[in-house]
Amino acid sequence: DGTGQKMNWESYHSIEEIYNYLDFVAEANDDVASVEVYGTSSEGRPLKALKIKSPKAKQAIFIEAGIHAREWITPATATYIINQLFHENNTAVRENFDWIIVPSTNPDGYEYSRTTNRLWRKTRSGSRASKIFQETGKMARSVKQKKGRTVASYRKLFECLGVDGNRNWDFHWREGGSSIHSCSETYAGSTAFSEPETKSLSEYILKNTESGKFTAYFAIHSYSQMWLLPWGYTKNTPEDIADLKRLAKIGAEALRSVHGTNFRIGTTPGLLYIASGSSNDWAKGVAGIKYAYTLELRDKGYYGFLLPPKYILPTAEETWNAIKACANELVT
Ligand code: ING
Ligand code: ZN
Repeated sequence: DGTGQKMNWESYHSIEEIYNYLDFVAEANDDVASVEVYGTSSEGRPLKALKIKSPKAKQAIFIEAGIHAREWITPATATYIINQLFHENNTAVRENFDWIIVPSTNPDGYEYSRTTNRLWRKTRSGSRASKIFQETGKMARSVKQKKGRTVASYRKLFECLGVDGNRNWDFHWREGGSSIHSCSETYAGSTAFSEPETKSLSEYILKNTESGKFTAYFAIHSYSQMWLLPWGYTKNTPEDIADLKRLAKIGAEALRSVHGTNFRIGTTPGLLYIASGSSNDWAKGVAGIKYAYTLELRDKGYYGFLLPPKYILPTAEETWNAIKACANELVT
C-alpha cells in the first residue's frame, strides 16, 4: 500500500487535508504519480488533480468529484479510489490506464459548506467583492458601481453568489434545466465557463485528451443512487447509447455486489430532469470521451446530502468496485 495512513474514511475532511493527501500520494509514488495544479478558484485556492501515468496504458480514465459543494461523500470517495489504485491488489488495473482524479473541483464551495452553510451547492464567485463590501461598506474595484444602485440593493445582490458548476459548461449551455437568475441553485452563470473552476478544468481535460486516450469520464455526485447516461440537455440519446448502457450495467452490477446497493440506470432527463451545461455532456460532446457518466452516490434521500460518516467507507467501497469493473471491461 503506497499511500500510508495520511487519510482515513471515518470522517469528512477539509480541503487542506484532501490536498495534503494528494501531495503525500504523489511523493510516495513519484515514479508514476504527480499533483497538477490546473488553475485557481475564485477565492484563490489552487485547483489540484492527481495524475497517474502508466507507461503501457493505451487508455485513460478521468474522475471528477465535488463540483457541488454539499455533496461531501464525493471527495471522500475520490480519495478512497486513489488509495485503492495504489493498493498492491490493484496494480494491474491501475497500470492498464492513465488516471486523472480531481477530488474537489469546487474547493471554495466545499469550505463554505463546511464552515458556514452546509447545504451550499454552487461556486463562490463574487464572494471576494462581497467580503470587501461587508468589511468596508465600499464596493470592490472589481464591481462596477452603477448609478442609482443603493447600498441595500448591493447587499441583496451579494446574497446571490456563485454559479452551478454543473450548468456552466460550454456545450448547449443554457438550453434548458438551468436558471438565468443568480440567486437560483441552478444558475448557469453570466456566460458559459464564467467560473475559473469549470473553465480551467475544461482546459485541463482538453490538454490531456489530445492523445485521444480518455475513454471513460466519471462525474461523481450525490445523492439518489443512479448511473446517469448522456445527454442531459436533450431527451435524445447519443448514437452509441447501447454501448454506454452495456458498460453501465456492468458497473452497477459490480456496485450492487459489494453491499447490495441498487443503482438505477438511465439518462438524466429519463430519471431526473433536463439539465444543460453539465460536465458530463461536455466531456462526451466536446472532449469526445465515449463513456461519459454521472454517478449519483448514496443514499436515496433519507439522509440525502447529510450522509453520516459511517457510510463513507461502504459507499466508497462499492463505487470503487464499480469503476474497477468498468476499467477491467474496457481493457479486455
Ligand atoms: N444532480 C445532477 C445535477 O447537476 C445531472 C444531475 C447529471 C445533471 C448529469 C446534468 C447532467 O443536477 C445533482 N445531484 O447534482
Ligand atoms: Zn451534484
